[in-house]
Amino acid sequence: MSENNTHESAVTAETAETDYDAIVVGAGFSGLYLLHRLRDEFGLSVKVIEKADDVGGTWYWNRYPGARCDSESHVYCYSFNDEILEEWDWSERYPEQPEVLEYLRFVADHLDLRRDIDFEREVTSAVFDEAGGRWEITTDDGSQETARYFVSAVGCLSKPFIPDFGGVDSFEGDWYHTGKWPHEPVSFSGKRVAIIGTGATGIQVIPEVAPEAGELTVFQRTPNYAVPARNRPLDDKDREEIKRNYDEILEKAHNSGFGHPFEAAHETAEGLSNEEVEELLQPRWEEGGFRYMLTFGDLITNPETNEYVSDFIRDRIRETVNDPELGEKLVPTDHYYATKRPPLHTNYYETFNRDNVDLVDVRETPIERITPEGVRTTDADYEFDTIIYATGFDAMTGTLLQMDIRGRDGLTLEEKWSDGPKTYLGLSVHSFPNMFTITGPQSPSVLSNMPVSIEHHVEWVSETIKSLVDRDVPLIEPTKTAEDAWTEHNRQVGESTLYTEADSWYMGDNVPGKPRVFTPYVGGVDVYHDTILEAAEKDYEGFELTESTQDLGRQGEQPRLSVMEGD
Ligand code: FAD
Ligand code: N01
Repeated sequence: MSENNTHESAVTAETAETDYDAIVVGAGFSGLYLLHRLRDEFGLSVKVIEKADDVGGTWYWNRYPGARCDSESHVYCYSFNDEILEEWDWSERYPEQPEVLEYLRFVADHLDLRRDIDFEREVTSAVFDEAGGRWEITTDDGSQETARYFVSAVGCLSKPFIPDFGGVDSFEGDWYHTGKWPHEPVSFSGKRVAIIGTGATGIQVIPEVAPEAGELTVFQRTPNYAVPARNRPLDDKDREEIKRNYDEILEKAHNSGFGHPFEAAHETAEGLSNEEVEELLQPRWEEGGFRYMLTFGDLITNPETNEYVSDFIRDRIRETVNDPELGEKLVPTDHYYATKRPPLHTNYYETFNRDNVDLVDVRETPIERITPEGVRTTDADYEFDTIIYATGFDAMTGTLLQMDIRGRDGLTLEEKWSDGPKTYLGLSVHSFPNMFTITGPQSPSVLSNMPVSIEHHVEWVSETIKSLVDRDVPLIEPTKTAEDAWTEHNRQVGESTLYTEADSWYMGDNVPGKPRVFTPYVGGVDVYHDTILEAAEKDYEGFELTESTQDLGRQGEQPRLSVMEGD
């Protein structure tokens, strides 16, 4: 063997280890299913890179007391595998964080996924090499791998956000963000605890911490509309009933507007009397959960309907909180119900009847800074042993943009999205060929029961990749025309609703400097799913497909196999 040949085979061996058909970032619901589809169903080489030391995503990181799902357990799961559906038993209507995490571990083991996941590695950059038509992925340990396809499964709510209060690190007690909760138990026993934030997370953590803490002070900026979850244990009879009807239940969820197996019970509250509306709301309130939100189909488009539904919740808050002045502080008046993510609760409002719980309205007296001893507002200095930041996430785009993603001509995704996300179908971005985003901006994602949307995306992306590989089509990229049209459609649908009137993370409002754009697609899971399937059926309408690998070296003049919509 000549020296040259030896060198060549060494390079080939090296390349074989570091070059893949697809690199997937993230091992939550999305990344796990992607790995299974691409590897086990389609025989492709796949590497999943995950910064945590285990699978689970959201359910790995959010271990705060009270962390629990508010989708119902029997539909907050994968539907693609009958064995998994049959073998796994949920214990409650809404599973707690450890149970969802255990479920995802069970799936990973059942499908033997771990062997192709690199844990404790964070993707720091993904750069598209135009000459070779491959993505170069670099991780925090400095190593690099390449792949034909780069798929982000990094999640919509995975970059914790702490407002720039100033002094956060100076605090001498213990402090935690709920989205990065320690694995060891945290004791609040007898302690003076602050919780900042009353979103879905704050509303779950507050009732859990209050009974244990010596004193709990809640810092609230915007009162929220929390609806009773009405959680309960499931027994064998419930589970048998669910499993007997699983096909029908899942079919309903996958063909619904929100990915839940129920739709709005009534069209509108408009024109009805107070009494008539209450009669329709009451049974849904008793059922609890998102069934209440889906009492009327025009909740988020019709202010009249929304006002009825909001008022009903306001009255329940006033009824529950003993101190009328405090009750009034907990009543939301500045936004319509469900235009910020609607939380479910168990004993949230009741918790404010406890003697050891206090509320600070930070609209009246804003937080000035965190001090070594606690929290300083414009009105007072509060001393604490522990501060819990339930202040949410740099949602939808934050985790994606944390990676330095560069497409054609070195264009960064951050530059491309400086005025807000622009995508085609919430799945792909012009100038970023062979890149896909699972539950990306401008797809239904967070406006749905997410496993349903995740399955739709994973199936679409994996089938697309498989089809391109089979046809020896090396590049797929959405046209600018298609991207502009989808972005405009997204904007129009968003603006036809009440969502855009509220300050919310859906609009990017929670993170200073973020462009104010309604980010998820609100046209409905069913409508959206039909749209992406139709684009694929029409030989990837709105995308350009490059003809052959031989043409990849000719940068700047990529020949096209099919141009469905020109730029
Ligand atoms: P994630 O679960 O967020 O997983 C993304 C993974 O990517 C993470 O493990 C992260 O570590 C990894 N990652 C990110 N960046 C990098 C990088 N650069 N390098 C390497 N790894 C990286 N949805 C519902 O539908 N119903 C619910 O009831 C519900 N409850 C929720 C409760 C909480 C507390 C939160 C925060 C979210 C909830 N969600 C709920 C939304 C939830 O995020 C989704 O349902 C789902 O878990 C998302 O899965 P995913 O795999 O897409 O993303
Ligand atoms: O975060 P959030 P979250 N000063 O952004 C307040 C999912 N989730 O972690 O409303 C003072 O909603 C902020 O106030 P305001 C779900 O999709 C699901 O609670 O902006 N306060 C708000 O009260 C959810 O929507 C589940 O005025 C400040 C809070 O912090 C998403 O995750 C459970 C502030 C942040 O609320 C995020 O929820 C939990 C400041 N400077 C989470 N900045 C379930 O499904 C922010 N706040 C059960």
